Amino acid sequence: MKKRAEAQKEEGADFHAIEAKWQREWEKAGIFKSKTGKGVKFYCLEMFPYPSGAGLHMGHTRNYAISDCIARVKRMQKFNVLYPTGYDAFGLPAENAAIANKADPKKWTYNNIELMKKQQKMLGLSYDWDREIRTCDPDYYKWEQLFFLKMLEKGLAYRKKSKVNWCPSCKTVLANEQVHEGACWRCYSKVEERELEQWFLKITDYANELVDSLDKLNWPEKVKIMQRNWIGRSEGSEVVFKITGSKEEIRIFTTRIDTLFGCTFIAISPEHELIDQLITKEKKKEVLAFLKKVKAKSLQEREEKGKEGVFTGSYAINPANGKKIPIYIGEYVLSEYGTGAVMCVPAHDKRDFEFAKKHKIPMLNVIIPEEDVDEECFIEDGILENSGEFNELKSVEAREKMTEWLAKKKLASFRTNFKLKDWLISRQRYWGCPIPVIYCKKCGIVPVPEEQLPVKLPDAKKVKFGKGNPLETNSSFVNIKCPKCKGPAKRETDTMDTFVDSSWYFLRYCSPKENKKPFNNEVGFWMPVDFYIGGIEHACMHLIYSRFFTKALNDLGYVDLREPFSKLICQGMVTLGGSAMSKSRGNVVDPLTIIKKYSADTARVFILFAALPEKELEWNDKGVEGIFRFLNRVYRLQDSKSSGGDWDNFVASKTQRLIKQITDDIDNLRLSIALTNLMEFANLLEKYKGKISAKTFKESYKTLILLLAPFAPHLCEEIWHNLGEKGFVSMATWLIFNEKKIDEAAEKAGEAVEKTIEDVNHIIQLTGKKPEKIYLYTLPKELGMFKDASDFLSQQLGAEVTIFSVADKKKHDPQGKAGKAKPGKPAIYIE
Ligand code: ANZ
Ligand code: ZN
Repeated sequence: MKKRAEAQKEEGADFHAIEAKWQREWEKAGIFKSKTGKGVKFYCLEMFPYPSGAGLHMGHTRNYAISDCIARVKRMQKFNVLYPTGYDAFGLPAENAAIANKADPKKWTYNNIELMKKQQKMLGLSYDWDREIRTCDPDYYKWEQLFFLKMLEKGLAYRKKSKVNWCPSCKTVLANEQVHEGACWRCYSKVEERELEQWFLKITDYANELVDSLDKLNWPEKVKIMQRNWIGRSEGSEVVFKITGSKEEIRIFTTRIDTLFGCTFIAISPEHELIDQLITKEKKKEVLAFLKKVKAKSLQEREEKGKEGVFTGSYAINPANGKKIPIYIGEYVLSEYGTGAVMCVPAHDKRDFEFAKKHKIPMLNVIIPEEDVDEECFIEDGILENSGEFNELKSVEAREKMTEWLAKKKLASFRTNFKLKDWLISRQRYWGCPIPVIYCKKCGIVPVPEEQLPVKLPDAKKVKFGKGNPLETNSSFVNIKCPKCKGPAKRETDTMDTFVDSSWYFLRYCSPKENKKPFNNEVGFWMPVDFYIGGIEHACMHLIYSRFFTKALNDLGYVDLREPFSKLICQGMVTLGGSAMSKSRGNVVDPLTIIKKYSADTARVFILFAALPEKELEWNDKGVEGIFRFLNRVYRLQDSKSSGGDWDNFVASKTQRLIKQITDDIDNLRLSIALTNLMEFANLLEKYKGKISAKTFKESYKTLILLLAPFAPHLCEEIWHNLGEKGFVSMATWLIFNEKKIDEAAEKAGEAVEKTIEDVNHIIQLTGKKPEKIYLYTLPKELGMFKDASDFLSQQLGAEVTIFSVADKKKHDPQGKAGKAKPGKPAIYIE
């Protein structure tokens, strides 16, 4: 114990005591609670954490250090700040823990939340804890069930058969991530495909808007590109091909109708609905064998290899030139994209080209390159040939003209296609939000009446885990009366994808305790989120689902806006030894270790200092040490004794510059640069503290503390208090740059002196000799400026400094150095 006390005296601050004290004081005073309605709002948010059993990792810590810093600055700039937190508490790990160690998912989750919360508090994050949300609380998911019912009413939620991964031995549906090389992750049985009735949300209704309104968002370009690709809007045409000798027709989607005259065959997907009618008797055996082979392959395999196919025996008519062309089944044709059928142009499409070569199908060139290129298969736009009346048109023009031409004969239309699929939200899981519908033999699908919400999850003790859908094992949950006919009925036993839970939580933070409706008019005050920060891994799913939800809730009349996050920041990864910190790699640094060894402020400042928020951050123990020493130096500066006042104007002027710099740095999210500037200023203050008046010192030191407070809030709060300031530095008013206090002459002088010290030290280093006397020769008009600094120079250089004007006839200058003097840069001679 004694050792520690001594060490503290040497080092400076007792960080742990200080941090605990101010966390207590902040909480007692309730200063971070946000009140709706007054002033200019600022909504600062980090992505919803999942309460894992491992507590906070460095990625969380970085995320929170950045957002807390911003929330604190905005608060000091007198914005009305909302900075909430909560827990994305449903999900598979809790259920797996239940299966593996018979833990109660709820208890397991709540314990993890307590652990995370304790650590968030240790970091001193300035949350409004009154607004905490847990998605597994019925008070929360009740509203999610209400939204589902409203979507159902509007046709935005619907039920459809869909394929799932099924483990025959666990008798359960597996998520894609739980299928490892075609086998169940738990029991290694071969996974089967099954068709199940499942619930979908109709996100595709919003596909166009989801693409178009990206342009307006202040988001990283990278994320916008990822979203555009994910949604995959593709503009083209749908073309009708009649089947010879049949009333049926095949519709295809193409982005290259300009190549239609070159279409020499059609390929349909192995799942196409017309297959049975297309197969001719002679071909039946061959086709069935082929289909069997294909079904054993994964979609990925089919798309990559892609050349396998079989002729159905049937023909279609190319609507452009009336030619009879064969209809094939092609393994690379996806049933889920476009119409599940493709018009194939081997002369101008690589896959069609390979397929045609293998199956000996003729090719016809219809596009000539505008510039000379020599390729077997030219896939770019060009000029049309062999295309009747469309010859000599450019591809772009031809696409429009040909679609219009065929449209008149009802054989084509313009069509926009999307890669985005409707959102499958059914999960055959226990630990999630129950889907509020009832199945009645007589009445069909019956929504749970609103006044009966929430449909609560039964206690975990009352369901069986491990085989099939756990909720199905609780008969008092499942078997109920139909709300319509009062006859016997069954509840839906699927729960919702947890991405649904995190698609609207940011709205609920605005009025988390409202119990009559999901939101009240506080949403109008706080939304949209002004600063949203999280990892790039959420670029697509979470960030698209949340945008969709906001738009849908707007259409349902619950909110007034269509875009939830005006500004998005994607923080970089934390790495150690060049790769992302991860348990499996064993290169993890636990934030708790750093907090315990140094302090929370040290961890926060290091994280903010070591890299710009959006860049990768390589962990560095030496760097952490350096930050710890810096914070101690700032703390010890408190005890400075001042004497002189020669440098008041210089230091005061520099202080103003600092205010401007730090404010700009933070506005542009250059937090690491702000910290570099604060460190330089602390060094300057250290150097000049004896040469400025007590008043100037206090003003400058106070400024440093105030500007450093958002980065190292506990330490600065303690110093603020020691300086005798009233109230919390956390709530102090941010400083405004005062141009009147800028003294350019004093700054110029100060900087010239600084530079001279550097130059002299450089010479001393080169000669390796300790000087006894130092002579400086200045331009005549700078003599006064340097003479004023001579004491300071002597003190800093550790030798007597004598200053002459170069014009002084009696100067001591045995080596004739004086001639080298330049403006602001005196000549130097050392004895
Ligand atoms: C004829 C053609 C000729 C095509 C040509 C391309 C080049 P994006 O841009 O991704 O939308 N296609 C359509 N449906 C398909 C399916 N279900 N499975 C596999 N491929 C399919 O791609 C549109 C193009 O992808 C379409 O344009 C079609 O091939 C193919 F010189 O039609 B194209
Ligand atoms: Zn009924």
